[in-house]
Amino acid sequence: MTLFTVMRFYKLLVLMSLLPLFALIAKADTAKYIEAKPDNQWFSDAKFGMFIHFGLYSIPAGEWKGERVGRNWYAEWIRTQQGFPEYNAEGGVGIPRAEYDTLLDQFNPQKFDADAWIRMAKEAGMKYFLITAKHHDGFALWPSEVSDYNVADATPFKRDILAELAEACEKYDIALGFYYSHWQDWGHPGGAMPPWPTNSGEWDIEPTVEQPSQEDFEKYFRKISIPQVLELIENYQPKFFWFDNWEKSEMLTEELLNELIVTVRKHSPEALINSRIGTTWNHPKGDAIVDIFSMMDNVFPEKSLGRVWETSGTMQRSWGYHKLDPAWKPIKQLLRHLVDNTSRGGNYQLNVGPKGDGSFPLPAIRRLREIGSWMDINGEAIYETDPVLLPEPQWGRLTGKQAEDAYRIYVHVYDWPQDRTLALQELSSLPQNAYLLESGYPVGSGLKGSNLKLELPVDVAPDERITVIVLEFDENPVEIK
Ligand code: JFZ
Repeated sequence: MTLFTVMRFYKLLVLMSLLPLFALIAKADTAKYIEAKPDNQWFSDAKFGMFIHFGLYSIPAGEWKGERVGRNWYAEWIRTQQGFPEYNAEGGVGIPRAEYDTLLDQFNPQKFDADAWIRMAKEAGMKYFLITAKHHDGFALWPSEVSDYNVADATPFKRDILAELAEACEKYDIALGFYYSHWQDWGHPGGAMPPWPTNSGEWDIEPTVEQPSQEDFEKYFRKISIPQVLELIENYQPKFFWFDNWEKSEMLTEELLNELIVTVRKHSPEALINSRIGTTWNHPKGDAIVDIFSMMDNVFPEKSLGRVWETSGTMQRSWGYHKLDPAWKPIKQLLRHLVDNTSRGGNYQLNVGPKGDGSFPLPAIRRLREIGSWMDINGEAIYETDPVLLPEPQWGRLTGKQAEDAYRIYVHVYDWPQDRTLALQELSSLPQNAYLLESGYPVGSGLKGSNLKLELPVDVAPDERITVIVLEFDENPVEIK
């Protein structure tokens, strides 16, 4: 044994004895990042945002070879439809990749105008904007270096859609967020497959579609998902990520989730992460380690959740534009979703599915405009408000806000009473001022037992959807329990 080999041997020994220490440091590092919580107050204060589903699926818009499709009406799921001869021929996914990819050549949304999209969000009273950077089909709306299945490398359009939107968000002071499908990916080998074999509307049927091996999924996750998320951070500095998982998945392990969370925390410490990253089902620490609790699609809870939360909701049944779905929700319903959630401490993210040419459908524009004109008047009863801890009236909702000059309770009247009187239960202080928010016209008030009675100055609701009354108090009249 020469002196040299002895030295080498010792070095190796020293290194090996240090290995557990390195592992320990890495673990402590992970724990540090997992437990770091950025400030999510701005998000909660914002209350209202725009969600956009835009991609290759926006072109067929729910119709393939003359047939109406879209799982559960979801036009962005068009690739997974049954009823095609190829179904199950290659692992259970409906439209074969080559056929779906004929959409790449057609993807040329000449009417896409980032400035116009963000201006419409702004004018609707929205404070933030969220778009499908990559949906389940795997197609990226930015020039990704990680995979050429993207707008710049695979379509004639070539433009960086996300860069243009980021610039417009900056201009209009709108916070930018990205939806990123980190788990389901039908366009990259190893991505999770859709669990459902049918086009029916039911979610709870036995999954029969074969999933990739754990090894392949981990490869996909580390070679596509994490690097693309890093790219999104480096290129566009989003204020938050909306990831999308909705069930217990053996593949989406605690280790992988930690890696993704650490990636975001390390490179963008202020960026918020939502619970549909999969913490609800797939992480032992649960949703406590994320910043925004996301409800399931179009689900509106009936009380406050005691944490920052949001519901993402559609205007049609579909998220991606569906040209054969006539079920556009009435404006009154959309406004009430916003007020319901606000009164319960949550946000509302209203989705628009732009058409294949990049323009917003007219029914969406009309809804945004009307919501915007309601918000022009009533926005102060929405932004930066808190739930009011009084019994929730059947005829409406309450929001509250501490301002420098007064504490205000906003009474959102859904059903205008024929006798022109309303009662707020368990409120036994008289307001200094009470008035209709739109006109400033006074509203009468009086105490009756432990209730506050309001006497309305008109027979007909000035706004048939929601009329807001303001009650001003010197200090918060509601005891915080
Ligand atoms: C997911 C997406 O699949 C959908 O396309 C859209 O992007 C939406 C915002 O998020 O939707 C799902 C899918 C399945 C369930 C819930 C939401 N599920 O089974 O409960």
